[in-house]
Amino acid sequence: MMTLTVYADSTPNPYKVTILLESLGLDYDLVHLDFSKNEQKTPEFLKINPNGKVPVLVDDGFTVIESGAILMHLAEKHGRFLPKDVQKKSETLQWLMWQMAGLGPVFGQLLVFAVAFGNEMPRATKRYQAEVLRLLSVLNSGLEGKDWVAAGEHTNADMAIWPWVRMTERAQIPLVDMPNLKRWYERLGQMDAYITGVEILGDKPEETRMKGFFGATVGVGS
Ligand SMILES: N[C@@H](CCC(=O)N[C@@H](CS)C(=O)NCC(=O)O)C(=O)O
Repeated sequence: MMTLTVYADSTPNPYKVTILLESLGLDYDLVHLDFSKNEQKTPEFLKINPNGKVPVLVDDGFTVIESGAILMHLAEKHGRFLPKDVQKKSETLQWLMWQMAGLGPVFGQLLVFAVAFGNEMPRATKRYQAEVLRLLSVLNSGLEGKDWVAAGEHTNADMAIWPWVRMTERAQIPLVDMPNLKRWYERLGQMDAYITGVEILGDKPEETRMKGFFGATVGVGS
């Protein structure tokens, strides 16, 4: 029997994978690692992912690290959410890369400088805040008159980007000036796969949510 195991914590990158697995209607096992206990850096887990981060997918004994690569692996294997048409596929990958190299890392740094470092370096905080806002407004423009981020259909690009747009709620970044983005974000948030993909990993309680993240990423507060 084929088995799928996802290593995750309740954070944006793992949500991408659970949203895709729910969209594909696949059964999977979850191994929930607790960042506040540094479980993603134990010798046992580093054997699975030497990079010590989640998500990780183990697909019938084959290990895939990096959320973008996991989305591509599952989409190609199951023939869904990554179009076959060369240009549509390219469009999807362009936005997937945009998220992986841009929105995710920059948003992560904003949280580090704004919250973990208590805004001790306002110029650094401002730089990341401005870049997050710029990236979100690029996405807002890209969604003008469109239901989906890429290729005119529901793809992995939507699934990769949505959990990071969800972080605007945590970071108290209002989307009022970005109506296309707000409409897309709220619509996807009502889809079963997005609801279950988040719920299955849960949300940490407010007081420990950031503590676990910062302890893991910058060694603060743990
Ligand atoms: N580029 C990686 C980033 C993974 C990543 O940063 N994961 C975070 C959670 S969203 C993590 O595992 N942090 C724990 C740590 O850095 O120790 C991916 O997209 O999979």
